[in-house]
Amino acid sequence: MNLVASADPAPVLECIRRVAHGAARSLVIASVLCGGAVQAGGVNVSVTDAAGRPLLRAVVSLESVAGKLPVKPIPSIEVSQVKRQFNPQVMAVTVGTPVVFANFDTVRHHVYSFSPAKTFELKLYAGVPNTPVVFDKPGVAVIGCNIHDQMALWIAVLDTPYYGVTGADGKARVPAVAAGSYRLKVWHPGLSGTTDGVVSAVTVGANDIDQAVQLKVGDNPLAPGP
Ligand SMILES: [Cu+2]
Repeated sequence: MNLVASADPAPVLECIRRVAHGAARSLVIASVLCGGAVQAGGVNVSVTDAAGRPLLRAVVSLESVAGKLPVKPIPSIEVSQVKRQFNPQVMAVTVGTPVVFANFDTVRHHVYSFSPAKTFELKLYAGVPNTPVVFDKPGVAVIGCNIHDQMALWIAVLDTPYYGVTGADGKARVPAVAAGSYRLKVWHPGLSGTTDGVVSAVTVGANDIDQAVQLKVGDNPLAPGP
């Protein structure tokens, strides 16, 4: 596992050269001026299950060790209910995001969560509710339907702008992460007893870094299909 990115010095040197030819002829000033601007690498995370197979819909997030970063809510996002299942079954949103639970089935659903991250209830309804549910606290909200036991949805509410969800290949890419030290958290509904998941330390520099994370997920609770 590559835990530390090797910074490509070329852009920094070019920036220092330009600044040094200007009014500021100090390398110290040059490094301050250039440091934040050029260093932003992507973090590519490859997630596998207990058997080494690619793990779909793992939530990957990076929290800055230096302190909380500014986070904006997603303006609005929709979870649909189709064929008596949530679609998608796993979502990652930022704190404060309003989520619309749109029912496209011909039966009514009764959507609820008892999770500390968000406790709510949408009593038996059809169609698209006028009012979204705002996920205003970090954590994982586990959501079900009172009528249909097989319906399950996990919403990871994140307090960081850097996150992603793995695709069928088990891979997620978090683009343009500012240089610095981070806690990489990888979580999946198949992990019991934790909403943090597996945590490791990563250092991000100017270049992309690759991380491989294996989760002890054996029985996948997600329904097959999309
Ligand atoms: Cu239902």
